[in-house]
Amino acid sequence: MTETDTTLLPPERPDAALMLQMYESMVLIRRFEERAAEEYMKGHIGGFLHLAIGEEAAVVGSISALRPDDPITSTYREHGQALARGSDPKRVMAELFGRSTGICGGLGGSMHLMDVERHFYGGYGIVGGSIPLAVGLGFAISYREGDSVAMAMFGDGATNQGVLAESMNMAALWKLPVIFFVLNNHYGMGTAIDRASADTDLFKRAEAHGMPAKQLDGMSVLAVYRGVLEAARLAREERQPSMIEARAYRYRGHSMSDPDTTRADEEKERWEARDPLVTFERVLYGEGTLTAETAEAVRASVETQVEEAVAFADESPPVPEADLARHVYAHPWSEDPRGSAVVPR
Ligand SMILES: Cc1ncc(C[n+]2csc(CCOP(=O)(O)OP(=O)(O)O)c2C)c(N)n1
Ligand SMILES: [Mg+2]
Repeated sequence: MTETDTTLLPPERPDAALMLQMYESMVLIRRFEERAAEEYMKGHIGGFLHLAIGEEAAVVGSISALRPDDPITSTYREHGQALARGSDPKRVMAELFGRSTGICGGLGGSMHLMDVERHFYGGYGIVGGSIPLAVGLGFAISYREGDSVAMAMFGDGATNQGVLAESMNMAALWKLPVIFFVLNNHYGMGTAIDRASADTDLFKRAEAHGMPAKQLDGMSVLAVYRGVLEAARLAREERQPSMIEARAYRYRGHSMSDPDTTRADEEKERWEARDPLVTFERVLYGEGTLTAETAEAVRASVETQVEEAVAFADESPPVPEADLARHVYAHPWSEDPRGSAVVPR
């Protein structure tokens, strides 16, 4: 928790180009989600919409420390993961709108983004669902004698699901290249972590499996970057799985339908005072990587990207009704045995 932004030494310190890329990625995620919230309120986005505003450092820091071919899995709060991996913001926004041009053809929506080409193996609605899938990906890497690393991203709420212990045990026993990355935003829906977990130091869960673990300041993109870089090295070079706990905060309610009236203003203000974008900007200004002009150019470019994404989504056609049951059944049949009106083709 005490790691500062300025103590990174080479080769842990990202070069100036990567730092700027990380900064732009964080600004993009923030603006993309703010605009998604507006579009949700206008009724353009249906279903659920979970925003990760406030968590950008944890998302970008971790993903930037991986290779682009290292597979990752995540929860339903995963717009940032897709964007940080380089998915086209237009196609991500179109997915939120449920349009056929979306990254999953509009059939997944906000909670089920997936971009296999970029080794992003999905958003999952089941709490803890992302964890065993990443272990499976880690097993596949190991079986094929590859050198990539799988990262499971999940929330604090998932740490009390039995599947975490099962998955960690298997990864440790079989020496699989897996990183268990818990984004501890201190709440599972409206329940504070200390009302749900007997021990709120989540990284300690790794100890039972003989696994190294670190607790990091999840509001610092560089602290997260460094922690995950080391975890990736352990997994890649030593087949040693590990756990990272990034401590952060989501500024908004659980989802757009949560008015977020139970968390104390004082608590929110305390976290917002350490906003990951502002603190990273300070570091970048301090070392001259960012100037006021570059920052302005980044913001302007992001604004254009997000507006183009909204326009693209808005102009895209909806998913044709006939396609709604596609991918639901493995084998199409001509007659639905249950007599349902939806007959997959
Ligand atoms: C197995 C399961 N149980 C309950 C739920 C309902 N549920 C959805 S999100 C959520 C909270 C999860 O919190 P956390 O893992 O901390 O992730 P966060 O939403 O904070 O990112 C719950 C209980 C679910 N989706 N799946
Ligand atoms: Mg949480």
